[in-house]
Amino acid sequence: MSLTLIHAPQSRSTTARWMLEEVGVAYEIRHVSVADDEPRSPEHLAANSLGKVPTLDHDGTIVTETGAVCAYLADTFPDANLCPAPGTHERGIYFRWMFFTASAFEPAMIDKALKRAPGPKTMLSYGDFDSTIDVVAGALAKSPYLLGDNFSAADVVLGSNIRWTMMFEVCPKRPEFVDYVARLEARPALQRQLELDAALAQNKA
Ligand SMILES: N[C@@H](CCC(=O)N[C@@H](CS)C(=O)NCC(=O)O)C(=O)O
Repeated sequence: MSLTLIHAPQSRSTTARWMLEEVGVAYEIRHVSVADDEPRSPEHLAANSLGKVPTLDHDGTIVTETGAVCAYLADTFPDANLCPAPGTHERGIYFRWMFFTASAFEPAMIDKALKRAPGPKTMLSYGDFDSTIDVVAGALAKSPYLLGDNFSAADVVLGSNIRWTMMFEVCPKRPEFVDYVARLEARPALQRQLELDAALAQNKA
């Protein structure tokens, strides 16, 4: 079995690497630069013509998009217990947050970070910024994780987004988010990813 992540530290790809650490299987990292002024290698472009990270290569199956990479890993390595079984009530909640991250939370954060005029609420995938924040804070006020007491890949995907955007002062530091991120940062898998990527960023790995 070969599992390779085309990866850049300090990018969205850190979410995929955290997920790999949660899954606990052996994987390889192909460290690439995603700087504007650096060319993408032919191998990177062959796997992902957009030249973006994360890009996962699992025995020749290429998966791109952070949420898809995490969902794929959760399904492919069920022993890690990072997603509910298909057909269950929890699976519906899990899908909700996985897709909400990419289609609502992240666009809301990007529009805010880039100071874009939001446009009409009914046309935006996230409605409006404050309601998007309220929806997530409301879920996290009720339980430690998005699926109640059970940590899942949805927490990797949305939790990572919340963690990054709070660091950049885009997402407000609501107590629900601060407590949630503290719970996530206590996870050994996230700590390993942070250490590994800090070393990689300094070219020590
Ligand atoms: N929709 C993609 C976005 C991936 C993405 O934009 N990655 C950035 C790094 S954070 C990248 O590779 N940028 C380099 C480029 O666009 O050339 C995902 O969720 O994975």
